[in-house]
Amino acid sequence: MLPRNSHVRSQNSSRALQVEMDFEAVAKYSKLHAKPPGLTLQYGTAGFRTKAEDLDHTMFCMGLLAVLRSKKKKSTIGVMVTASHNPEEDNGVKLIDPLGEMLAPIWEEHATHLANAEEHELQGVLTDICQKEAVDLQQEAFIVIGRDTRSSSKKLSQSVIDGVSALGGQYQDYGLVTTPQLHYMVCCRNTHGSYGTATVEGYYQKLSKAFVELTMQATSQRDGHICLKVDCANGIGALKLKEMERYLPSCFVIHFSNDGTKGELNHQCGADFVKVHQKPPVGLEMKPGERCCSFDGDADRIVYYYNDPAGHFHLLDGDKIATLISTFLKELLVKAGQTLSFAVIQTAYANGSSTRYLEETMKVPVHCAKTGVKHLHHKAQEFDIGVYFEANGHGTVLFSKAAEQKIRYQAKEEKNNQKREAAKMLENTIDLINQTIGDAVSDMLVIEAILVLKNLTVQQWDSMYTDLPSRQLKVKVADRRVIDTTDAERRAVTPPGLQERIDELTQRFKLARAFVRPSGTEDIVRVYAEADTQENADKLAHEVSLAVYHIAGGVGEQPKAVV
Ligand code: NG1
Ligand code: ZN
Repeated sequence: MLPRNSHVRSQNSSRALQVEMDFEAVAKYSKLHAKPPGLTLQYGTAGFRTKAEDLDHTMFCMGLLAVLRSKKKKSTIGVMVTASHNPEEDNGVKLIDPLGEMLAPIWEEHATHLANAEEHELQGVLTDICQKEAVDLQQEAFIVIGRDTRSSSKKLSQSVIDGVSALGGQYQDYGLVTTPQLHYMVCCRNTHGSYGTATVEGYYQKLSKAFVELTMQATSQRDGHICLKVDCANGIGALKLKEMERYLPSCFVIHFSNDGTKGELNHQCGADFVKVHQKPPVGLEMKPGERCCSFDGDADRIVYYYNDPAGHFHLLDGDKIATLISTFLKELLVKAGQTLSFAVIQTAYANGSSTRYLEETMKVPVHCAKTGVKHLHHKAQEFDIGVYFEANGHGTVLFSKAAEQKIRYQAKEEKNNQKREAAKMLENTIDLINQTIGDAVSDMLVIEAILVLKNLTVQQWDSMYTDLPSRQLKVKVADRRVIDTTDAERRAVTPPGLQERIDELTQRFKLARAFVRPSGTEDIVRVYAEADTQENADKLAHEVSLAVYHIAGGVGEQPKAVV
């Protein structure tokens, strides 16, 4: 129950806030970043995302909000301007919390309120957030800002800066950086350098040092060099990987495709295109057996692939990456004699074969979280070592503080040579992985190191298990919120009859599984199906799409069969 004088108190504190917050500056700047009439956006799985031309006001608001969040947490907060794998004409923005994690859920709500407030409501919403969160306005605020290579990003990041300045926040603009690099900067700053140095050079040095030390421990270095083709989605990954190249050993040869010099961002290339279409990107020539990978537009996702001698395309997605990394870590833990809790976190999109392999062959506990990195990250934090990957190639490994300490201590003090070596390798892996968020560059280095250390070809890695054929489709409906899900999004509870229909359809196919969920980043419903053959997975996905269309208020043309 509220204290009897709470009303009076809140009036007083509101007055005090008005004295301390420079609403005049906010009003002045906000006129320069007017809200498009009628635009309402929601802070979703990856922040705000829509057409770049509509985002100026939202960016300004996120600058304001970042200052309040920074004051609240007494820490540096990050603001990243990117729309990841979306087309060039889109853009987006997300806030990064103190240890490089995604923004706390209650602040996602504040973000939505603030971005949707009309000009005359702005002051009230800001005051309301400060009161609800007991923000100390005397506290200093520091914001770090980064952006991807989209043509709209520079101007939009300036709008963020205007928001930060309007509330008197200090900032550093890192300019063009990958999303995971900005997460890294936030974490470095808030751990006073113990995570690393908060510069791009610091990032390159930390990762390359760990990579060199880890691969030095390889006994059989294939033919001495690492050769990899990288599709950079015509995005920021190309710039940053090129910068990083000179920090890597010369035996690491990278062939760049879609490096932004010719093609359009994410157009027929990049991790999302390769994963969804299950085919190679344009502009990348593949000889049989050549190891290739694709980043997405902001370089936080990665998938691998190759062509076999018969010319068939093989995709090694986030599930295969999680399996490779888990195998490696588990073997090292056994060698080091460390008994640490270990788990793999997936989403409903994980291929059924990967889950079966992890649980039955590797005897690793697997958990299913809702789509969106924050859910996986959160679950992974429950274990000493939590490996999390979305099938689309977004993922990383988290080590608890206690696990990290034990490993670092053993790497130094262990008398038994074999155990000490294993602990050292674990220590280097900790330093090589970007624990703040999935990172294409860091994940790529981890994977390349493991392949060298285990002396594995991409085909051998691929043969750990065979994926069940799958298909992902999108269906447009009038209001995607009519679909509500449960059981980590694997079952639909509304609209009535939809889940029953999906169950009925799934039963008609062998080894089949299907589910639907509203996307958190696009105005569509996603359909996923897997089955014993590609033909059956395609058929099932199509049937389920029709069920969504008919039962959940489909709009436009009826979904067509997959060809
Ligand atoms: P939505 O649009 O909610 O499905 C997509 C990805 C997520 C995640 C976010 C953020 C799939 C099926 N979904 O979310 O995994 O990466 O984008 O970028 O790949
Ligand atoms: Zn991305």
